[in-house]
Amino acid sequence: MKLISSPTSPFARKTRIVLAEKKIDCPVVELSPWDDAEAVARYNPLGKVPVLELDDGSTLFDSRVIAEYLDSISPVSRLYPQERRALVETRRWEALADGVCDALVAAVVERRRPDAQQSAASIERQLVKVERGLSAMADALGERVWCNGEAYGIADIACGCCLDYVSLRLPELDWRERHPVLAQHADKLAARPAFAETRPA
Ligand code: GSH
Repeated sequence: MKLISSPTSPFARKTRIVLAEKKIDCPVVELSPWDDAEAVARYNPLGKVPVLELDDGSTLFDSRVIAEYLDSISPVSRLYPQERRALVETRRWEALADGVCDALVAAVVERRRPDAQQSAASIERQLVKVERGLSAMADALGERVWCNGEAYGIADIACGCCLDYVSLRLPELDWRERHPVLAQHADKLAARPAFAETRPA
């Protein structure tokens, strides 16, 4: 088994954190979907990271599928709740945090185009999604200890990767001041070795 990852992808980081939390030994191959698009497309027709290549040569994508698969192959540190309703809440968290990352990736890609080709309206449209998504995350977290209430799990991993990615790509956004519950949660997650070891530079 090997994981195709890239250093700054928040989605790939989720899967690296899952590997670390579950103490699964798996080589990580770094490939940039932007600079090595063809190489990534050999693993994933969508040309995106992360991808998990299994020992039989088959591949799994995207990050949610990989995370659930990894959770299923080891009983160490279960990251998904068993109970159906709690599972739905967990998946909602992951959709929300990943959705903020999707919007931010789209804004970053647009900002990297030559000035004359950039659409300020497209960037703004994505940044509004980021702002709204962060507010929704803060409301959903409220006074809870962990995102889905009682236990640390994939919702916290998605939330933490999302917040760190916002800090990486939009350092000017004062989300920590506006959403102190999220800042507190991000700090708590950052103290976990799995987060510290995978922090994007
Ligand atoms: N829903 C996917 C997941 O959860 O894995 C999103 C993956 C994704 O968008 N990855 C980005 C990528 O590889 C890197 S952050 N983009 C390349 C492209 O869109 O061509």
